[in-house]
Amino acid sequence: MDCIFCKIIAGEIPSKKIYEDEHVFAFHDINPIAPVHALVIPKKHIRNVLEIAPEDSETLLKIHQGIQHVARELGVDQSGFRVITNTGEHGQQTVFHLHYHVVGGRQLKWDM
Ligand code: IU
Repeated sequence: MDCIFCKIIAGEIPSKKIYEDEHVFAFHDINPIAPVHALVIPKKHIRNVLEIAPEDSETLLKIHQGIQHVARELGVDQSGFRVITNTGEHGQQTVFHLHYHVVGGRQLKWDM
């Protein structure tokens, strides 16, 4: 499968890793929109939220624990942050491997 995030997980494409466990990989977004902009992704290739299945429940918990870890590691757990997962064309999803943007480090507006 030709998936850039699968290649990042495999270490075939370098990334600025923040966190990794059995289920989850987290790294700094290559094109940040805020002082803190990380991506938390499952190691399992899932296209987007529409493809999450019941057997992915543990992975989903691990993703949320990964988000907690990233928020603390990057120092936005007290100030707050936003978690975003873009889905499909109108959601402007550009990489079709499920990923959660963790954005913060400045005051966000609803239109960012
Ligand atoms: P989106 O939600 O699919 O639009 O977000 C994809 C993100 O992946 C976007 O913010 C890119 O900057 C980011 N990204 C990256 O960090 N490293 C890459 O090699 C590629 C995209 I391609």
